[in-house]
Amino acid sequence: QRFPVVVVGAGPAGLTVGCVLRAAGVDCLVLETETREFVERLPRAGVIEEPAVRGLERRGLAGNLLERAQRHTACEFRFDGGRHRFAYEELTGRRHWVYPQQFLVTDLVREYADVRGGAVRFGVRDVRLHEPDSDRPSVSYVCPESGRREVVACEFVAGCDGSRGVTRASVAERAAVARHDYGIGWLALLAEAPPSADRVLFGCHPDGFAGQMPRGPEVTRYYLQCPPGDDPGNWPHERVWTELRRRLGAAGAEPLTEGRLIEKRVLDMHDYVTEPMAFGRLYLAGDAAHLVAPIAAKGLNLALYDAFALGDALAARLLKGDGTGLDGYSASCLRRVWDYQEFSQWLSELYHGSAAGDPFRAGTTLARLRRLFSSPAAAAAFAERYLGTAERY
Ligand code: RFL
Repeated sequence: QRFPVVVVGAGPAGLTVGCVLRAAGVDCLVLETETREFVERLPRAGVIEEPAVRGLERRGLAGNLLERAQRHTACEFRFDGGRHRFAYEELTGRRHWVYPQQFLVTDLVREYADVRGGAVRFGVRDVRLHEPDSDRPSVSYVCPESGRREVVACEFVAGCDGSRGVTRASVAERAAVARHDYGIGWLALLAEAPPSADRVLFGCHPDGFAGQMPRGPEVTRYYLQCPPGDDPGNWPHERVWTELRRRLGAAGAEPLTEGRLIEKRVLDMHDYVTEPMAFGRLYLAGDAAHLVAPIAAKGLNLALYDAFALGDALAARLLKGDGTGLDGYSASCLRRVWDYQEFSQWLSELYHGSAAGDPFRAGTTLARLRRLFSSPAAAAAFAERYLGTAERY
C-alpha cells in the first residue's frame, strides 16, 4: 500500500488533518487503534474557542456545530461567599462554544470517511514507524481481521495519536520534553442532570477548587479538586454533592441540580511540551506533541490549531511543492503552545491558591480574584487569554 500521508490517530487532530487533505484532493490513510464506535463516544472536552470554530467553518467542518452548539457569553467566579459574573463577550465581542468533543469527532469521522472518501482503518494493533528521517518513511500495523502486519509507504507521517501514542515515543531520544506537575488532582465527573447554571462556574474555595461546565440539556460536567492519585472510590455520590454544594455555594446562588454520576475519574494535573514538533518527515500535532492540563480547557483547541496548520502545510507541499508551511510548522505552533501553557499556570493559582494551605497564597489569590472585578485592565487581559488566540485560522 502507498499513500502520500499516513495520519496516526483518529482524534480531533488526526481527523481534522485528514479532512483538510481530502478537501485539497490529497490521499491519506488514518490509522486508529480503537473502534469507530469508541472514538465517537469518548466524552472529554466541550469548550471550543471562537477562532477554532471559525477555522472549522472555513474548512467546511462546522455544519452541525454551528447548528447545535451552545454559545456562552459569560462565566462566573464564586469566592469569599459571593458570586461574580464575568461577561467576557461584552469585553471582547467573542464567545465560547460548548459542543461535546464526541459530537465533533463523530462529525469529523463522517465528513472524512463518508463524505470526503478518506481511507481509515479502525482497530489496528501495534502501529510502528519506520525511517521517519528518510525520503521514504513507512508505517506498519497489525490488521485486526487477518492478524498480518501491513506496511504502508508514504511521504509524510502526521503523529496525532494523543498522549499515549507511539509517534512521540518513536523519537523519544531526540525530543526535548519539558514537563510540569501541578501536584493537584481533579475528580472529573459527568452528571446525568441539566446544568445548575447556564454558564461555566468556577468555585475558588479554601477546601479546594470546584467547577461546573454545561455540556448539554441532560449532561453536565463537574470538577472537584482532590489529592493527585486519589481513588474515585473515595468519592461516593453523597460526598461528591456535599462538596460541590459547599465549594460552589454563594449568596443568592441557585441550588445545584443533582443527578446520577455517570463518569467519575481522577485526573492528575500535569503538562508537557515536546520540542521540536517535527522530526524528519514526522510531524506531531495535538496531545501527541503537548499536553495541557484541563485547567484552562485548551487542549482540544490547541489540537485543532495544530491540525489546521499541518493540513494546510502538507497540502501546499504535496500539491505545489511549497515547503514553507512545513518548515515553519513547529516554531509557530510552539509559540502558541507556550502561551497557553503560561495561561494555564496563571489560572491554576487563581483556582487552587485559596486551598494551598498557605495563608499568604490564599491572600494573594483573593487579591488576584478581586482585581478581575475591579480593574478593567486586569479583566481585559484575562478575557483575552481565556477566549484564546487572536490569530486567524
Ligand atoms: P486524542 O483525542 O487523544 O486522539 C488521539 C487518538 O489516537 C488514538 N491512538 C492511536 N492510534 C493509532 N496508533 C496508536 N498507537 C495510537 N495510540 C492512540 C487514540 O485512540 C485516539 O483516538 O488527541 P488529539 O486529537 O490530539 O486531541 C486532543 C484532545 O482530545 C484533548 O486535548 C482534550 O480532550 C483536552 N480536554 C479539553 N480540551 C479543551 O480544549 N477544552 C475542554 O473543555 C477540555 N476538557 C479535556 C477536557 C481532557 C480531559 N481528559 C480526559 C484528559 C476534559 C477532560 C476530562
